[in-house]
Amino acid sequence: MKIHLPLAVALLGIAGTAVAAPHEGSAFIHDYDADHDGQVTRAEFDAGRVARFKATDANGDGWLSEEEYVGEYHARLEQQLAASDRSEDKKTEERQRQMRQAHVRFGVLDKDKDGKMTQAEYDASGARAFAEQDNDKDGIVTAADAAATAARQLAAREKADR
Ligand SMILES: [Ca+2]
Ligand SMILES: [Ca+2]
Ligand SMILES: [Ca+2]
Repeated sequence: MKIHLPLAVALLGIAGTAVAAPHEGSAFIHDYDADHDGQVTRAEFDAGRVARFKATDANGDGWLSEEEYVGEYHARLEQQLAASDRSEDKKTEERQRQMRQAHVRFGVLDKDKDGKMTQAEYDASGARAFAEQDNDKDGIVTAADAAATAARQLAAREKADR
């Protein structure tokens, strides 16, 4: 297992959880909780990732281009921003930050740097995202896990902004 730079780790940590302010609930749970019981099992997550990869692969050639990857992320980000009660200024700032990070993230996740994100590369990123969200490491992401993760990420982000 390759050790990532701290920046890469911080970026990977937010994969899939674009705007997770505590009062807005967990985007991660919202995205993957197929049976709507308020938590996400690993099976739900894996099924959701397979579906998302297929949906993101817009031209159906079996891998994700940077354009496909960032485009899918952008669509989800806009939905989250539309549902957010933040000010327009804050949303613009968040949008710029998140889209910049989405491009960086593609480069990080494309391990062999061939400009194509394969299902295997995508799955590796998903496994890390699930582990990041599952704060108590019991294999299920609950609202408590998500809240703890969001608090940790917010603290890290504020530290990075200073
Ligand atoms: Ca494709
Ligand atoms: Ca690749
Ligand atoms: Ca858990």
